[in-house]
Amino acid sequence: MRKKISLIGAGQIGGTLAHLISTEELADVVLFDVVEGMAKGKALDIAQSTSVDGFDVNLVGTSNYDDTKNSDVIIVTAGVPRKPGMSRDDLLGINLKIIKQVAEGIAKTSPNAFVICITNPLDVIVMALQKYSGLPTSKVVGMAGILDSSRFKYFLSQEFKTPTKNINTLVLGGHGDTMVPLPNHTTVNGKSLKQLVTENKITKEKLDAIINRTRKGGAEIIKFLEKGSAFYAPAAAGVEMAKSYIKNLKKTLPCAAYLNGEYGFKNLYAGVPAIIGSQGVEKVVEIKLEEKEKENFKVSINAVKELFEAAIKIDPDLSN
Ligand code: A3D
Repeated sequence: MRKKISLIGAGQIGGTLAHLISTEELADVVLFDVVEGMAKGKALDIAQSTSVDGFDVNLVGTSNYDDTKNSDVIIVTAGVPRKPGMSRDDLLGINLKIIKQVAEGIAKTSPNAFVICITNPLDVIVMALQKYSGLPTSKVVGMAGILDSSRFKYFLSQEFKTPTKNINTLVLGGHGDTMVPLPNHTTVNGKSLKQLVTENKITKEKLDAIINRTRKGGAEIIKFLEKGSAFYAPAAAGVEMAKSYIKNLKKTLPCAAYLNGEYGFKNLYAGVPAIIGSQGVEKVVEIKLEEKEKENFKVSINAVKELFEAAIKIDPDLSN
């Protein structure tokens, strides 16, 4: 039987997700939005491209959770995106309220789904989504690391004039200005970035500038677009996670996963490499970090913790 993916939020990312999932024939798609016309309009528009592109999936637009019933995967983008000058953290109050409604809808209609959260501020919203929904922590995960890593890879590919597929890298920590790109776990055409710096193929200053640009990758796009934030790359990253779950690919993907002692942290979500297969997050992979990387990771975790404290102040239910 064909799988079913419901997209909660039919905005920029939701619409792009629907298109990508359909053209890949990964699953039937339900586009859900409180703005019903947007969900219905986008679903109909994509459905009308099936004869041109030759794919065969069902697409439904709705504002009724019953239509999302028994979804295999749910991808949540419901919320408000950042506006120019607005930090991810400013979004917290508005998006927490929205996520509470979404979590209740999911718990009622698709308690066995694998849920991928994209709504910002990511690490805290995914934590709230898990708590509000009561779904197992292995079935609720956040998308950020694939996007952050792909931005780092793209900037490096431009610098080294090599396709992105020749670059391996990893970005850890919270999705925000404290994220931790890992040059020691990065290779370009098989050569470590550390070695490339030693060989003067890239200066330390240039590498620092690329790391800084990666950290601010989202804001750079917001500034260009003026209205709304990035959506093509975030949607592509969400699809990669959904695919690894649906097809049991057991890929190791950087994502916001629940930590239960891994890396020395407990009871919170943060960006780490995780194996995603048919059981959801099957394992958090612990890689060896140097002292400086550990320190930076801790700074990032503390930023997530601080923001979660702020979330608890807004809604004390989250402390349970
Ligand atoms: P946008 O195009 O505004 O779509 C959001 C949609 O959510 C809108 O269509 C709203 O009508 C809908 N919505 C609002 N409230 C509800 C609700 N209660 N139930 C269902 N739908 C609702 O935004 P977007 O698609 O560009 O971005 C969506 C989210 O992703 C935002 O929070 C962004 O900040 C976030 N985002 C995260 C990343 C990460 O890497 C984590 C990257 C880019 C964007």
